Amino acid sequence: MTRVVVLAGGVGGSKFTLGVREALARRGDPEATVIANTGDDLWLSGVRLQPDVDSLLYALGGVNDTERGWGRAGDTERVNAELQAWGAGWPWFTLGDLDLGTHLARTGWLREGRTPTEVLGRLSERWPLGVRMLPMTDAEVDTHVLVEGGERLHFQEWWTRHRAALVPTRFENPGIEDARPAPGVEQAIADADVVLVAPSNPVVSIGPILAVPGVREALSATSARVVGVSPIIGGRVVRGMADVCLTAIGVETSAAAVAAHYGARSAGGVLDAWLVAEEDAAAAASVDLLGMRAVVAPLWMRDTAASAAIVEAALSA
Ligand code: FO1
Repeated sequence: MTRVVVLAGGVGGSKFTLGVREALARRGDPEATVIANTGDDLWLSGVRLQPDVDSLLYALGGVNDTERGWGRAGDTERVNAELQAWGAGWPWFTLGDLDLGTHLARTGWLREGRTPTEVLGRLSERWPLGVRMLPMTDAEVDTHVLVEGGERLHFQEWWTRHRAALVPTRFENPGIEDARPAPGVEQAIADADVVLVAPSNPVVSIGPILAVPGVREALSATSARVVGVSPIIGGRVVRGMADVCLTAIGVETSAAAVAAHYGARSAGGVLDAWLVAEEDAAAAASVDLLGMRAVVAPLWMRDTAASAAIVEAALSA
């Protein structure tokens, strides 16, 4: 029996988590606990959005829009058109009708006094997800991006409006230093046999999870193996803007540099092993030198079977 915890962001995290669910079901192992990034969250038009949580929820529920990579399959935009007509919300940001149902349910429950952890528990009841989902924290620690020229934007504005074209100088999660891991997060890490770091954005997806005080300590103390999967294949990001984020924090877009950024647990970092794509096999030697085990494997998550194969490789790393 292998108890697995996954640290995950949105799109890459969802594809990876589908593989985790499949691999564990095949082995007859218990359901994994997925600790979701909430650094992408925002308030818009009076509702609370949790893009990474929802990407995971929709993908595991089988109701996600696989083309766009976010939101619900077959969604319509009638309410969004009304919001635009009122000049409410952001003109560049689409709130689908079905997706808005999730945001309204979540916001209502939050307003009634439930915590984000409790709300996610309720949202998780609708579809058989096959994993236990936890937010990284119950605190609101939305990501801000400081860009050249000194402007400060919400991460979602920087990404969806400017497509990461404004050069970032810093990513911040105001208030994160006073946040605590959500109930169950530290215990799940302590009880795990393997903690998997999904191939999500190391800066704005995994970064905020690791920045919640207590999470790094839990990773350092656990007897679980901590295995990361490189989000870089052939020296490039698969999708999204991780390359721009990495450059902003002075990290090269390469499998070895991201491994060094996370660091080996034996040297005060978080990883015991790092899955490197076949295309980056040459990086394995320098990853080993960091004090973690490099494992070369095919890392393209073409479908759930491919993701499950990556998870198998990570579990036996
Ligand atoms: N991404 C976009 O590029 N444009 C959008 O209008 C947009 C709306 C949106 C609404 C709800 C939601 O959960 C996600 C949404 N996303 C949108 C995706 C999101 O901005 C990012 O891709 C992730 O936060 C990055 O992980």
